[in-house]
Parts: sequence; C-alpha cells; structure tokens
Amino acid sequence: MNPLANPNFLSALAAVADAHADRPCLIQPGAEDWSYAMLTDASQRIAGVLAEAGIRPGDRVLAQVDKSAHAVALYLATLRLGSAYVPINTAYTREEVAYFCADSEPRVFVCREQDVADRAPVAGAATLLSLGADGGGTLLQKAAQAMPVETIAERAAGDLAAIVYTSGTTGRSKGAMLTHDNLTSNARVLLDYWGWQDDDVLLHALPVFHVHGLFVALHCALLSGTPMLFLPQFEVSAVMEALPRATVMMGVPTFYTRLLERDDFTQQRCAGIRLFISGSAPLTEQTFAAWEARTGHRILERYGMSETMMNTSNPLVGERVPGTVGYPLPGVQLRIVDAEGRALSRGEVGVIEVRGPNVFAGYWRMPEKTAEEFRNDGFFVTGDLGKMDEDGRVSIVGRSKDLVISGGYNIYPKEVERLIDEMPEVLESAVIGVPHRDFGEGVVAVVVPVDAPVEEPAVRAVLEGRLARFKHPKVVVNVPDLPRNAMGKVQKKALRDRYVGLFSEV
Ligand code: MCA
Ligand code: AMP
Repeated sequence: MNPLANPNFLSALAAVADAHADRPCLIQPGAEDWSYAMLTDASQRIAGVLAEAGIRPGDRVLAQVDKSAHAVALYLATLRLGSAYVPINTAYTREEVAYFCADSEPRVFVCREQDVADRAPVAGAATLLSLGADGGGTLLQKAAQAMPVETIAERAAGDLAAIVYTSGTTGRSKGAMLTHDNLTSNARVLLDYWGWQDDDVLLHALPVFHVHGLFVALHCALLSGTPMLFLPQFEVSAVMEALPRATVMMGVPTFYTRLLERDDFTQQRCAGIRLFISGSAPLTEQTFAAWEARTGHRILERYGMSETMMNTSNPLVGERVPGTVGYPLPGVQLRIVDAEGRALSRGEVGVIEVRGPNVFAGYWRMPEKTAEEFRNDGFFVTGDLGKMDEDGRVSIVGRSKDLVISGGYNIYPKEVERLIDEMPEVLESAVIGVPHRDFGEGVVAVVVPVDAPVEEPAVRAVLEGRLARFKHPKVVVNVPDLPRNAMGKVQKKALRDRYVGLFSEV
C-alpha cells in the first residue's frame, strides 16, 4: 500500500467508486437505482451541508434515520469530513435518544422527518436536520444548494470513524469507538476470506444502524465496487422476489427461519446464489440442516461484535460446521480463558478474548469501563463463552454477560427490569430470554407482584415511549418469589430452564 495514502477509510472507498463510477451500486426495487457516481455525488453534497453546519474532524454526526440510499450517502459524507458517524436504531424512543445525544454530544443530529418536533427538545447544542425515507427533509433541501466537498479529510489510522452504541450490563449504553483502521482492516479481510467476486450482487435487507448491515454488508460491496439489492427492511416477500438476482445474502438467523416458513421458497429461487452468510445471533443446527435440505446451501456462520467487528468465520472453501463459528479471521488473535484470564486447553469452555486490528479503541468517555474489559496485554474480554477445537475451530456455547439476543437485536435485561421495578404493584422482576421460534430468543419478564398479578398490558404501558418496542417483554409471568443462590443473586439460568418451552406453548 502507498505509505502516503490517507488512512481515512473513505479514501479506499472513493478510489473504488471512481473506478466503478457507472456501475450500479444501490439497486432499489420500486425506486431509482443509484450508480457509484450518484452515491459519490450525493455524499459530496451532504458533506457540503455538514461542513456548513460547522462539522470538523472528530465531531460526531448522530443519525436516527430510515434505511435509504441517502442514509448511506450521509454515512459516507461523515467519513469524508473526518467526523464520526453515530448511527442509532430507529426504534429508540425519545427518552433513549436523549441519552445518546447527551453522551455523544453531536454537532449535527439527523433524524427522520416525522420525528423532528419530538427530537428537538433532546438535540442539545446539535444542529437538527431531517431525512425522509423518500428523499424529503431539510438535509436534502440544503444539499441541493450546498457546495459539494470533494476533498477527503486526512485522518490517522487510529482516528475515530464511528461510535456504535451497545447496551451495557448496568443499563447504561456504551459507545464503542471504531477507528478507520478497524473499518479498513476488517473490510479487506472479509472481502478476501469470503472470496468476493467482481460479478457479486449482495442482497442487503439488514438495517444500517448496526455493524452487520452498516459495515460488514455495505463495506464488502462498496470496497469491491459491486452492486447491492438494497431493500428498506427484511420483508420476506420482497426478499423472495430479489433473491434470483443476488449471488450473496447476509442475514441474522431470523431471516433464514422466516424464508424457510414459506412453502414457495425453493431451491430454484437461490439458483444464482453462491454464498449465504449468517451472524449476530446463534444459528441453530436445525436451521442449518433445514436450509441445506431445502436449498442445497450450507450457510456460512461467522461471529462478531460491535466492539470488534468480525472475529471468526467458517471457511468459504472447506467444511462449514453447524453450531460453530469457524476460525479466527486472518490477523485476529482469539483465546479462551478462565475467569482469571488464564488460557484454557483446547476443548475447554471459557470466556472468549480477542486482539487484533479489528478491536475497537475503547468506550467513548468511559475509561474505567474500557480498562475493565481489556487485559493488560491488549486482549478484549468479549463476555461470550466458547471453546476451541483441536483444529482451531471456535464454538460459542453461551454468554457470561446478562444479555438477550432477539432477532439479532441486543436487549440488556437490567434496562427493562429497572423500569418494571419502578411499578408500585411490582416487588421485583427478572428479565430473561428463552427460545423463540422466530426471534431465536424472546424476552420474558418474570415478576413478583406486591399483591394482585401484574398483567402484560400494564407492563407494556409503563415501557411504552420509554424503551424501544423490541425490548418489551413478549410475555409476563407472575411468581411468588425469584430463585436465588446462597449469595442472594437471582438465578437466571434456573428461570430460563423453567420457562424454556414458554414460546412453543403459545
Ligand atoms: C422487531 N420486533 C422485534 C424485533 N424486531 N421484537 C423482538 N426482537 C426483534 N429483533 C417487534 C417490533 O417491536 C414490533 O413490535 C414487531 O416486532 C413488528 O416490528 P417490525 O419492525 O415489523 O419487525 P420485523 O420487520 O418483523 O423485524 C424483525 C427483523 C428485524 C427483520 C428480524 O428485527 C431485523 O432486521 N433484525 C436484524 C438486526 C440486526 O441487524 N442485528 C445486527 C446487530 P410491536 O408490534 O409491539 O410494536 S449485531 C451486530 O451488528 C454484530 C456486530 C454482528 O455480529 O453482526
Ligand atoms: P452486538 O453487541 O450487537 O454487536 O452483539 C454482539 C454479540 O452477538 C456477540 O457478543 C455475541 O454474543 C453475539 N453473536 C454475534 N454473532 C454470533 C454468532 N454467530 N453466534 C452466536 N452469537 C453471536
């Protein structure tokens, strides 16, 4: 690589975009297709708007926007100016957004057109702009008049490119600081490991506010100059329709189970596909087997985190073993340790720790939290439990962190329990995840009432407007007391075992 090259990740993307200017980039069924040149042009104009708002390198741009071609342009515009992109889930309520605004202190906050009035009181000192899914909003009105920014801000490899919030076990979200080098190194490794081809077409139906959709999926396409079938969300019929034109699909396990539920989902629909990739949550061996039986494809499962991007992957060529997440990616060091950080032997279950160019720079303005989760030798403690086989293949067997993963979204029980416990009719609660056919895990609130049973609508009413709906318990069960160990700690495993079949009964 040219040692004088600008380590800003956008430099790499821009070179590819220029070389593929006339190629389709974002193919949007039902809307206008965008070429690479159109994406460059839109992002340069949006960069002009951000520059007029006073954005400087290192400043944050907070985005709570629907998935659209312009949303991608906004992300690229942020990189162009050397500022940091802070994407957040569109499901978050104003109360949740207030926290992200206060914590990240953005200079610009771009929200959905319909949310402007609601978000204005929590925007703080940020310039509030809006972006509609259909291209409306003040961001694009201003972009039409703005002076495009063609230069790409010079950044160092270790400079901040994005902050991705992950919920914390204490209920306070932590912003994982990802650098230009994190983005660049992981994207390059994935392109190579997954054998990206010049004629690939990625089916992109993931949201673009998480690492999976925003970085893993988008970067593979953008860094190879290949097109994406860019769907606004995962809607099973639209995905079925798009599949015959795709060669690669990435998704969370729910994508795969939902497609399998369709009788008209056949092998012929995937005739052009060379690779199905799954991640963000465990893919069950049953889904793997059912998928192979239906399509003839063995899904390639990989493992990552917001803090580390992608860590491991099953191989492109070679055995993809169900229930495993494959080998550490090139450049990624992975070890399995006991609670004290001592390395375990092959086959033993312990905490997964990783080190490498993919690992984030720390939590935004949380040096103590950062210090707690890194070992002295630079390994990051993931909180996932796993083991490594003799041949180096990794399996995830659980989590030491109290976390529920539902349909690929993370839910930290503490955040939900805190609000339920505030209800006067509740003595205490424990929020757990139990197997759910559609979402992998479904959220259940186990509640000890003061007196009369606490019904689900009452819980929902308390959470409404305060917590994103995907975090709301799908079921509330009342119990006389919670199981505790000798130290008085609630035994969530006992609760998970007790309610393991809850969703198969509904
Ligand atoms: C929606 N709902 C959910 C979920 N999604 N409930 C639990 N878990 C979910 N994941 C609820 C909504 O609140 C709503 O409830 C009702 O379901 C219908 O909402 P809708 O938006 O229509 O849902 P959907 O379209 O069916 O969405 C399901 C989905 C979506 C397609 C699976 O959740 C999704 O796209 N998930 C992908 C998440 C993802 O990208 N994760 C990557 C992060 P109500 O009716 O009460 O309002 S992890 C990551 O990035 C790391 C690095 C990695 O390894 O990849
Ligand atoms: P997030 O913080 O949203 O990036 O979620 C990261 C977490 O998702 C990881 O720490 C794992 O617990 C989980 N995860 C990601 N990929 C997989 C996978 N293939 N199998 C099991 N868990 C996974």
